[in-house]
Amino acid sequence: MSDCIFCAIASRDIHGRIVHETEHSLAFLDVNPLAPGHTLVVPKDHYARLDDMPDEISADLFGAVDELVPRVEDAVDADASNVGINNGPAAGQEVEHVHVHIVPRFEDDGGSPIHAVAG
Ligand code: DGP
Repeated sequence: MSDCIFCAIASRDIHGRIVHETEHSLAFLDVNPLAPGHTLVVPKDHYARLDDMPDEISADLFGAVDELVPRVEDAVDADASNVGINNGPAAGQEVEHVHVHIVPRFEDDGGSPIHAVAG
């Protein structure tokens, strides 16, 4: 989609700090991180919501998330992570291109799961 920022990152029209790529998915660092290592995982093609994605794209996306979670945690020496999706504007989705947040968490960091996923 022409005015979508995550499409522009996926097509390399604008710069993203890309950390991982699969056939259908891309992972890059969040420009406004809630914690060091905050990573977004997106389908390369434009889908606004989770249920817009075909099964093959969904499987690729969540496979990438599964692989990335321990790698992101290791990279910043985190104790855990929040992994979540804001699915629709009423749930806090600001960029209308599906994205999974991986937010590293640290013992006693004072955050909360809802706050972390809301972005
Ligand atoms: P959400 O509220 O779930 O739609 O989260 C959108 C996230 O996207 C938010 O954490 C900030 C991030 N974001 C917005 N614009 C850009 C951008 O241009 N580049 C990167 N890397 N992240 C962005």
